[in-house]
Amino acid sequence: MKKKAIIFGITGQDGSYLSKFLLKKNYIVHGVKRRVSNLNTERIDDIYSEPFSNDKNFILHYGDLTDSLSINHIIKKVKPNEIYNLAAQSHVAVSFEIPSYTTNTDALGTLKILESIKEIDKKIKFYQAGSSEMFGKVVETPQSEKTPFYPRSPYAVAKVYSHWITINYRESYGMFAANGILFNHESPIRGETFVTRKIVKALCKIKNNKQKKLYLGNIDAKRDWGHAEDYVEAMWKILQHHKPDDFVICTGKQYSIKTFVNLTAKTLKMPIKWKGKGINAKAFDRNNNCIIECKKKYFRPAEVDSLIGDYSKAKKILNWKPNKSIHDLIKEMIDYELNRS
Ligand code: NAP
Ligand code: G4F
Repeated sequence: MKKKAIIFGITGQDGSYLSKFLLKKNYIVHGVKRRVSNLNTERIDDIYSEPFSNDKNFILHYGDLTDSLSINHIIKKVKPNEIYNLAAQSHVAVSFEIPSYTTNTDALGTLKILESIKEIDKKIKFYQAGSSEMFGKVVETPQSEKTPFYPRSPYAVAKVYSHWITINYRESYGMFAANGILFNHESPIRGETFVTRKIVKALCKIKNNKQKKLYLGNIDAKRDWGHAEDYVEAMWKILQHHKPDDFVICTGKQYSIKTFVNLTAKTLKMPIKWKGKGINAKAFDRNNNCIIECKKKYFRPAEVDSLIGDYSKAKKILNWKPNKSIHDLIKEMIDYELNRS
């Protein structure tokens, strides 16, 4: 019998990569999408054709993490073996503007799924999409499963709730409920307002004379960036392990936003020169035109300055490691962007 999985957040970056991964593993994939006024299935439209699937093994349902009735109804109807909760208001900066909605979706949404599993069938395995943002103002470097959390945004606080409620349901009711603590992971289909996609997209346009300037926020922040394709494999491995547990998934390498800009410009063969620091930093092209500036509106009320993870537990127990480097990632993102324009 084919295994059945429900993915909440099917229309997002990870939902798309995970669907393709599970379909290749012969799963029947049920995706949950929200009703929106414009089509939002661009990232999964290609799944309806070979080599991925047909409409018998890839099925979409309307639902919303703020609506427990829809969650309960879908889980009852599908009776899945595995549930992946990838749905979230996932933008950290936006979470400062809509903290209540972010909490409702990113914290209470997780609780709603766990409650439904508890009531419907405790044998359903549950994956929760945790985040390195939970480490926030880090208390140790690198960050591992043992590092205490210090969340710095409404988003991160909501994710800490979800992390602990997942552990609580595991310990209280014997459920297979596991957390991934994933560091930043990107791809050509990353949301356009996250910094990597924003940089790649803008520099490609600037190179082709279709845009004059890119405005950024804090370019001194540092992140541990991986590729989404590698990270969805880790999600699946977490649910195949013989016991539910929590795992840090990362690359163990760290770059600043400024370095990400430099690497992208170098790959595009666009020499740039920086002048000034912090909010006054500006980048100039070979003709001395200013092509990058920083703007206060892109700075956050509280910043996460530096994240770098330690994935030794995942390597030892799950035999997982990242395959793609930051250079592979940037090249793939640039190729995709240039082919679109
Ligand atoms: P994403 O591209 O922003 O996708 C989020 C998904 O959640 C979308 O399908 C979105 O639907 C859906 N969603 C939002 N609010 C919802 C609601 N109220 N009810 C149902 N669905 C809702 O995020 P991602 O990068 O794929 O990340 C997947 C998960 O991993 C998220 O939980 C994120 O917080 C977490 N995470 C991501 C990273 C990373 O670096 N990418 C790192 C750590 C953790 P629409 O398309 O309709 O908006
Ligand atoms: O790309 P970002 O918006 O990602 P952030 O905040 O690290 O969050 C992402 O990764 C988390 C995992 O750690 C996920 F949980 C979360 O869902 C999301 O996927 O920003 C990265 C850094 C920040 O320090 C930000 O201040 O880039 C800095 N930055 C500088 N200029 C900018 C910009 N970020 C954005 N989005 N836009 C800018 O113009």
